[in-house]
Amino acid sequence: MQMRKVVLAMTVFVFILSCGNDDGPDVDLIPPQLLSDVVVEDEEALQAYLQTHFYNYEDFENPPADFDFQVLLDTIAGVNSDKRPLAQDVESITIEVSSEDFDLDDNETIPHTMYYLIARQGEGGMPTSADSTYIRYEGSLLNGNLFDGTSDYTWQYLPFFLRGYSQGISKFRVGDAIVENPDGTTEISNGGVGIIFLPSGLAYFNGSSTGIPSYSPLIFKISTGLYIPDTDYDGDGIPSIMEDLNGDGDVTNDNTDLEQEEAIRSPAFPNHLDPDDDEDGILTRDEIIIDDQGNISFPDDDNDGIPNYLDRDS
Ligand SMILES: [Ca+2]
Ligand SMILES: [Ca+2]
Ligand SMILES: [Ca+2]
Ligand SMILES: [Ca+2]
Repeated sequence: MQMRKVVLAMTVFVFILSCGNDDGPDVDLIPPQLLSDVVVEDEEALQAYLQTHFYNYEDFENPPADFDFQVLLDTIAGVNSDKRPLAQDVESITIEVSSEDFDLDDNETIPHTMYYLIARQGEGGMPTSADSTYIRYEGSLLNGNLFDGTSDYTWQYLPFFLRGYSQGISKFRVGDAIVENPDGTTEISNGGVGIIFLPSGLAYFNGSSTGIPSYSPLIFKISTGLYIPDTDYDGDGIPSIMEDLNGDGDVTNDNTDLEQEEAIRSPAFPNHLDPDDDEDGILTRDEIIIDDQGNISFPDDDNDGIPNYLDRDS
């Protein structure tokens, strides 16, 4: 009896909810916001953050004996009210973002500012945005909520990660050696340490995932350990970064044979993941020349200005 009452009550409740839904807007019908609007909001939010927060720069300037070279962030307030704001320590680059990247059809290309802070520059080499890199990272929202992170270093092929993140990593040098401790464990000496600040247009924009609401600017604390110079992910003899044909630092938007690929397979493979970049049945490795010193040349048999490996008719 008690149960029936509950079921009846629930039925009425669901019915009322259903009626309400008919009148109200459906969440799925809310159109995505414009890149050009969101970039302004994100820039304001990032600036506010950079003005009101500081990092443990004093530890990096005069490292205590037991300092772990981890970045800590805090608010400029109370006993810390005289600290130097992040705004004075960050550098920035501008990255053009196309609305097409987020399946928006308004044909916008909007400059976005990516901020980064080098707390300690590494003593080793500098990865490109298309290299495999050994990284420790921690991602959070501007409100401090952590959404992801690794306690130890992990290998990341940078093009598989957020565009702003891979471009940010390419500003840091890695460490200079792998050092073995007396207890047998190893560590990397003199790696890069810092922070990357991304507007949502360089991150997930209108997408969302666990712990990351839509339109969230993101903060990544990072440590760069090692990298594989001239990473060649598809093994075709051409380093991934050299497959960035339009030179925008993003290898995911260069696909010479997109048309042919779309006709035969899905998804299509951008050049950095494609061992036959012109889909002519001859592997790219067999259409380029690599000499004993490792120098690459690109023959162009029919002299049409298009190298053989990108040319379907030569
Ligand atoms: Ca590109
Ligand atoms: Ca391709
Ligand atoms: Ca390729
Ligand atoms: Ca060819």
